[in-house]
Amino acid sequence: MKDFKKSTVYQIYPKSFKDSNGDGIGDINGVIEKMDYLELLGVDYIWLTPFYRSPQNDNGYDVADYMAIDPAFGTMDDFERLVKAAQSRKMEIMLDMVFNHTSTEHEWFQKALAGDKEYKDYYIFKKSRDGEMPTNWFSKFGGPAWEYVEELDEYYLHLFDRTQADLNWENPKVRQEIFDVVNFWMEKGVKGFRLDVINLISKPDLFENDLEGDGRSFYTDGHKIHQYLKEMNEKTFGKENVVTVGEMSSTTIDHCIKYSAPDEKELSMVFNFHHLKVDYMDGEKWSLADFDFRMLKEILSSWQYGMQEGNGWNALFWCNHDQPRIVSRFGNDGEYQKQSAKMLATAIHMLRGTPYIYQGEEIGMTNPKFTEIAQYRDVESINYFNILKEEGKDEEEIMEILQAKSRDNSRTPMQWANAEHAGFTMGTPWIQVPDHAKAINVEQSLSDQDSVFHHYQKLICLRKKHDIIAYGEYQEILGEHPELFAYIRSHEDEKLLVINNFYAKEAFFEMPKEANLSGFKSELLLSNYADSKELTDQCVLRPYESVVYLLR
Ligand code: TEU
Ligand code: CA
Repeated sequence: MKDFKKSTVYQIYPKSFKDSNGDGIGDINGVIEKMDYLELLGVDYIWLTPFYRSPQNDNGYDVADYMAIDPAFGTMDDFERLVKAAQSRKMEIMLDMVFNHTSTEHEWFQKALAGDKEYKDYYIFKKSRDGEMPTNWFSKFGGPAWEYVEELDEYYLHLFDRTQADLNWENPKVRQEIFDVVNFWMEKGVKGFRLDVINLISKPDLFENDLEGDGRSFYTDGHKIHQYLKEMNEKTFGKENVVTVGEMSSTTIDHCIKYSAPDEKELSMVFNFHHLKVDYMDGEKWSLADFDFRMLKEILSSWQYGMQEGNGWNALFWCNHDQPRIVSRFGNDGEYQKQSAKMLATAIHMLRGTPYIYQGEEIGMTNPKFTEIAQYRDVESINYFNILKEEGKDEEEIMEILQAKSRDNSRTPMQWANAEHAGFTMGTPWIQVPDHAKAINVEQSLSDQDSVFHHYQKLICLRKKHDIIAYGEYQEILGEHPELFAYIRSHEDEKLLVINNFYAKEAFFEMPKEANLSGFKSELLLSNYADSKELTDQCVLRPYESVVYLLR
């Protein structure tokens, strides 16, 4: 099996990757068409976000049947061909499993609605309390977390959209159904799983009002979460060499150590989002704020140190289908698009953990900058457009917030070529292709030896070649520096020095004492300028310059 510490994962959002039949929606056959491209990039695992049968209210995270492919994406035969196509190129498929909730169109929920007691116990139904909802919790997509069902005179819990009903993990039948699903896909040759908001599955014994927040403290990293994950590991993926990554919402380092330390037998690694909340005003996502660079460094470093000490393992990422494009966010989507895309790539890939690349990131895709609400598709974005309007914000400001924060920023079609709809579809794409696709696309990136694509290719290759990138110990240097994010990795008798300038101006580097690098001979391994220099104790880094030295 692949060593997940030396592997790189590529995330595909099938709906926006490649449309093979002209209906404007990307599909599994489209992914198969692009296998050679992924092999060329050099990735090890291909994570596909949900393509199961679904009404698509949350683009497939509302699953109506865990064991069927939605016809919009293809057939089970297509999927089986996909697994073979990947494996013949030494890549493995990782599936996205949404086990916190199902679609309200799932057969289980439909039976529950019809009053079937057995299936009602698959979900979390509660009576109203003193004429109010069972608790005052909020849904992550805005509005209350409870939906009333008149025929039953009860409410059901939904931490996300009202069409995503939370499952009752207390019920052993529910757990067995879920384990059957995992085993079903493993039998099809799936070698990895990404578990959606998996740290929210354990709900409290007592449902009470949250006097301080939106309710999350009652169910985040809940009291039975580790027990459930150990059970799932034992009954499903623990039996085989399968890599797993849990998506952890608002979690802590201590929990993440337990989730991912090998001795705990839970998961291989975890996503956490703390480093992506540094451009929130007063903790609020739907606001405009510059990113706080010092806070970003502090968070990344504390997770590096914490997970290292506890023998946990991080999934490293800037981008996914829920986050705006990183170049527009912490980089520069104007003059320094290319340099900043490469710098950000280096900064994250050289940390301790397994790196994830989200489709389009490897060519430096930027936010589309939609100007009208009609261009948006995402349920969360549209909900918040309405919420902010009701709060009295003017439309211009709301559109500016969406331009920076909407999940649709990363959901526009993959830009394959300077062609109609960027070569994504022969039909009309389900969401618009931005104008900048003419300049930023795969065709261009492949033809340019100096492109962002080739930089990612080098990073993936270096990880395979140098053990220090996978196994080295992390040490931050220059923690107080206002422009540079710099760190050292150490492994056996080698060191790796990584220096990244996060700004569009020159930054001064001076080797700190704590670096302890005297006596080593250095070699420049990677940079994003053609003429970066050999290592000296003092130097100036150009805008967004990023250098990696190997010292022995
Ligand atoms: O996302 C979980 C999650 O909490 C966020 O990333 C969420 O999208 C964000 O906080 C909203 O501001 C996962 C999936 O990645 C996402 O696409 C789904 O919508 C969500 O779970 C529900 O399944
Ligand atoms: Ca299609």
